[in-house]
Amino acid sequence: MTMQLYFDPQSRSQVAKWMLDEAEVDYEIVTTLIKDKAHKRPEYLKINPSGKLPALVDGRTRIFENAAICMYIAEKFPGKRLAPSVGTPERGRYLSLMVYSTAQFEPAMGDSLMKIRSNNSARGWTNFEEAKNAVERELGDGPYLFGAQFTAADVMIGSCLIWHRAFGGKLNRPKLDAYIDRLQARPKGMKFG
Ligand SMILES: N[C@@H](CCC(=O)N[C@@H](CS)C(=O)NCC(=O)O)C(=O)O
Repeated sequence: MTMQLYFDPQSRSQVAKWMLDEAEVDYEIVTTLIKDKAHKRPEYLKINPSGKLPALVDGRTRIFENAAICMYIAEKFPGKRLAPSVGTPERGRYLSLMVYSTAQFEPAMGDSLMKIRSNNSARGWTNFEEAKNAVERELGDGPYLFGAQFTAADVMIGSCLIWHRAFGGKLNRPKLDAYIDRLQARPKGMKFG
């Protein structure tokens, strides 16, 4: 049975789509437009109770939150090598970066773009400068977060950086700018709208 991606092109649904495209697997798009409030319909809330996009349905399995969708795809198709294998030393760093991307990096980036100043550390994430430092450290000499291996962690962290650029944000970090260029040059790289 083909997987179904509940998708609005003008949303973070593009993150899950990027991952599915990198995995080169079959899936069907179920257009679910925010402007039509389709993501608040009872049928959709049974798939994603948070009433947000995207969501993925694979037979009797439903997955919501981009990080979970990316981890699910990487795990379902291990031959695509979109994550370090279970049992390898890099696996812990991979799981950490997947959660970090959504629990810290994206909120820090959002604060920066929206010019929100607050005592961030009490909320569980750092300011964006510190978050950029963390990603630069993890990127090392690259080209990707796991060296030559492109993974779901690049999809999660890279998509945040790509959104940041698309919204006119300036990083003032040549190393991260070069990383974004590299990600966007990928044939299956994230598209907009
Ligand atoms: N952390 C969630 C964020 C999802 C999210 O915020 N989606 C937005 C679109 S970019 C949405 O559905 N907004 C509509 C709403 O909240 O009503 C994920 O990664 O899946």
